[in-house]
Amino acid sequence: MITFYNHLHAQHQGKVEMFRGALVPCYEVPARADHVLAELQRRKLGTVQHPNAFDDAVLERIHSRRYLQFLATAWDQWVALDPANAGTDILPSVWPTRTFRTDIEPDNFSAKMGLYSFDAGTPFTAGTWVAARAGAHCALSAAQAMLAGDRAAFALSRPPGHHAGADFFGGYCFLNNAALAAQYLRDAGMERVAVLDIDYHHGNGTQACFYDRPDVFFASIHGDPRTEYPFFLGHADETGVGAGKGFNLNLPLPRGTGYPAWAAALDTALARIQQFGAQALVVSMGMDTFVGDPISGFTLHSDDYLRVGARLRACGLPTVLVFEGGYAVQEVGVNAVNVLQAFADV
Ligand code: Q9C
Ligand code: ZN
Repeated sequence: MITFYNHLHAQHQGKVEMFRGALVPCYEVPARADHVLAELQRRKLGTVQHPNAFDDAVLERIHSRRYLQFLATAWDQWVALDPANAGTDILPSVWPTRTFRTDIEPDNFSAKMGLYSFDAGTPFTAGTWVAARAGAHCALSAAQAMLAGDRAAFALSRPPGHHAGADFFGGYCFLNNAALAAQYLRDAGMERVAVLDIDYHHGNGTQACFYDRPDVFFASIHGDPRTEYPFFLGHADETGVGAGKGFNLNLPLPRGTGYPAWAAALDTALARIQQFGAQALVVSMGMDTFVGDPISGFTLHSDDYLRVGARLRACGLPTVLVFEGGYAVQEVGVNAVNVLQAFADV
């Protein structure tokens, strides 16, 4: 299986995130991707390539122009406020909830940060835009490889993407890599594409991108939003709207869920994807379902990921796998490559 990787991911290196009123060290660190890369190379699992180049217009297929323009210039705006800011990451602190207006982009920089975000856990750093763009290019390149005939391709993208919406960042995500890959497949002529999100956290951004559309089916298995991040989306009664009604499937599971119940949900999701008649599958491959994950609550073990990879392969679809969460840094390489190896082996 081919992997697309770009060393520029390491330029997104947040220092701290807000948690319970304190700034704590970031969980989403460059070493995560480095461990996956090292394990891929150790097992000699296919080739690792740099992503291809893409016009920025391809990002506008999912994200709004004003959001992309903000991301591209945010760091310069921040440093322009005060040259001393160059040593500090940016975190938002004010948001336009409910009755506030979001149609007017404020001039004030802090207000813009709030307009385009939904949490204070996602620092924007000097290298965030460069890294996020290269990560999106990895996902798009994987989609291209799949279109060219590869049974599967892996995007080792960082920062992750599935919490990012058309015009907001949060949950460590800025550009929605999986949504961009799915849309790329649609634009290349595939009529029905499925996105399967197996990250511990609900893929609120991806769901929102496709919620009113019948051409991209979204299925997600995740911690119940009543207790788990991102809290405000991911319930079972969210089935789509308008023409998209019936093309969204959420399978929330309680904290503490282990492999047997999780795998039953996976079978449910895959059966619905087959029923939909998907021509291709994009997997948001979060590895934070692992028992040792420091911020999550499922209890999958490393060898379970071999079974996950085999099940994904068994559905028989050309597949783009996109790296999402997974914060047990020492184990994330073995766990992710277990999925990939089982997919590639069978
Ligand atoms: N103290 C992804 O897995 N909140 N994002 C964590 C920890 C944010 C996870 C709080 C979790 C975001 C891509
Ligand atoms: Zn996650």
